[in-house]
Amino acid sequence: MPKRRQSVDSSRRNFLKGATLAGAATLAAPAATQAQVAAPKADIKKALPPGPRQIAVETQPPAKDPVNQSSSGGDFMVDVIKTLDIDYLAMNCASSFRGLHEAVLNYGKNTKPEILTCPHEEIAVHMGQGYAKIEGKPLAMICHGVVGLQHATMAMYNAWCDRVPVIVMGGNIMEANKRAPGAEWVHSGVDIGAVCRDFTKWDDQPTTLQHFAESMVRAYKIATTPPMGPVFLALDAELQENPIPDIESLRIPKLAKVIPPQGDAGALAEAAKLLVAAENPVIIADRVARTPAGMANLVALAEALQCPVIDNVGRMNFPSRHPLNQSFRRGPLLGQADVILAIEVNDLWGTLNNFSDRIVRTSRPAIKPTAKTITLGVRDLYLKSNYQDFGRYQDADLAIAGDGEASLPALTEAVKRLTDDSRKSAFAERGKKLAAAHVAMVDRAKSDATIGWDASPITTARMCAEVYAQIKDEDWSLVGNTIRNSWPHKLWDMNKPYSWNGVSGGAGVGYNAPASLGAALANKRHGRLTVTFNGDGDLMFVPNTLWTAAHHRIPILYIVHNNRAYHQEYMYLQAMAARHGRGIENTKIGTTITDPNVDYATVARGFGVHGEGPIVDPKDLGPALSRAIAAVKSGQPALVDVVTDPR
Ligand SMILES: Cc1ncc(C[n+]2csc(CCOP(=O)(O)OP(=O)(O)O)c2C)c(N)n1
Ligand SMILES: [Mg+2]
Repeated sequence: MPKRRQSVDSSRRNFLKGATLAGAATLAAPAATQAQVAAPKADIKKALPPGPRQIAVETQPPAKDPVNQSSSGGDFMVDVIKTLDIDYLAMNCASSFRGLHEAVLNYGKNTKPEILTCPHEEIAVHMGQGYAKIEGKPLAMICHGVVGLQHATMAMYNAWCDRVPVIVMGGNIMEANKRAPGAEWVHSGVDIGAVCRDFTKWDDQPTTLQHFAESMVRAYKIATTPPMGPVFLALDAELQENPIPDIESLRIPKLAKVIPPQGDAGALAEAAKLLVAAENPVIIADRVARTPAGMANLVALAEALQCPVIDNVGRMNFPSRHPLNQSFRRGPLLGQADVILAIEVNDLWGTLNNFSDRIVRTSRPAIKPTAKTITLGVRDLYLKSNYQDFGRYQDADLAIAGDGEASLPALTEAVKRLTDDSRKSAFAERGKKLAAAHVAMVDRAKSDATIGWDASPITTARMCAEVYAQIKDEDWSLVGNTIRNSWPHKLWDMNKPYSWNGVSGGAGVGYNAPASLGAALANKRHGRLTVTFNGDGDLMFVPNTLWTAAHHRIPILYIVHNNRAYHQEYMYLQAMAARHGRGIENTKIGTTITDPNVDYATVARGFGVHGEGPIVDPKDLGPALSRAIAAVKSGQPALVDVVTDPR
């Protein structure tokens, strides 16, 4: 009899022997217990005893711990990341990526990428979002595959809606037999990317190091090709931790950055024809500027046409003090427009229609029915089905697919070619009128800002004006604003590509504090003074962002717009109660952040950040700001808690 067979038989014999003994024991048991034991007996018979290989595995001594392992898959991953010019790896630490974490520190010497310690995964992703919009390149973040990724998702959604690249990775233990009992099971998944697939541009789960290299380079390429977006890679823990099996066979692919597509030349010429012939053209810009060239390209087009620009401020598209900036005259301008050019406008329907939901949900077009609409951008090239970030369908007469920034020079050239002397003088006339309207628009804003100037709590307009008075001669960069009526865009001279870096994208509250910090990290290298206006409600989501600011010595000035409420929702609730005729007395419940009032300056100091406030009297604001700005200029983060009225 072959040996294998023998051993199966003998183990079965042993098993049966055990079963017989158990059976004997049941003889003495009461009848009810006998019945209970008898039932599973049939099942037990079905279960085969372990085979010889299983026995061998179970009786073998544990494999020698490779304490002298001199390299790891994580080292190779670091090599790959280094080729991609990724400066930072933001994370909240976790065992599922301890292999890569250790390799970054000890093999990669914690440079390119350098680890950013974040007390919440949402902070890490949002930092990436803010950073990319200043630096023009993504950073990477890594999280604990299942649970960390769930925390990261809200920020990934904001970045996705904002079309901003962030390289997100998550540790996972793919082989079930390698997972330790307990946490490694609840923290592993078959397809962990499923949780964020609806709002990532691409994701993968590499199974070998070569696969990782190719997917990492591909991830970077896809994330940074317009329309951009976050990408996700699940990283197997064993792949990171184990030795590199066949180092000679590994190859890191070359990254070729994709040249963004220009709109079709014929279509751009057609657009130019419409724009040159128009009497009242309007340009609407939203996410135009991807690089510093974006603003210059848009200025060139607007000047060639002497055409008003309405900036939806999704990026730093157009200087706020340019005479053609007419952003706060959108009502009359859209109402009389005959040709509208919408460049990289995210929500075109929302821009060209007036919508109200204060009584019942109603809307009416903001433009004439005869107005011709041209769209230029990559919006139509990429969308997904589930999340409805694409907005309502808006008619267009000419829809040009192409990257806005890249297509602008060709459009401007076409405009110039078509502009004869008579159009040139008509444009000059229009330009003069628009310049006067711009001055009136700014004067109006300045005069509006004086309303309630000495009021306490402090008006948001005064808060913005006081901050500007103290930073205007610095190389400043405003990277966040939760103030609803756009005071900085009305009152400040924003003229640099980094004067502003856009909005959250998904309107997911909790963006502002960490995204501003990411932007400040990018600005730090350039010696810029970073400022952000941060809603109190927003700061309450991830106030621990302040700790990351202090820990990594990131200079940033947080001005807390502290209206002690989720004020937008407070106003919605009041409108709802009024509509239902039930009075607004109860609407503070669930919408205000009082009882207790939060002392954000103390919170800041607790996290190692310079704290000022709460500032209630406007005359205390100037001195508090000077002290905070001095701290920021010395390299520290600082926070000024300004108790504002809710406007
Ligand atoms: C993640 C998330 N939760 C809730 C909301 C609903 N929401 C929209 S604005 C807002 C208030 C935010 O408060 P704050 O930052 O203080 O701004 P304020 O409205 O007071 O100016 C809330 C809760 C949201 N947009 N996102
Ligand atoms: Mg608030």
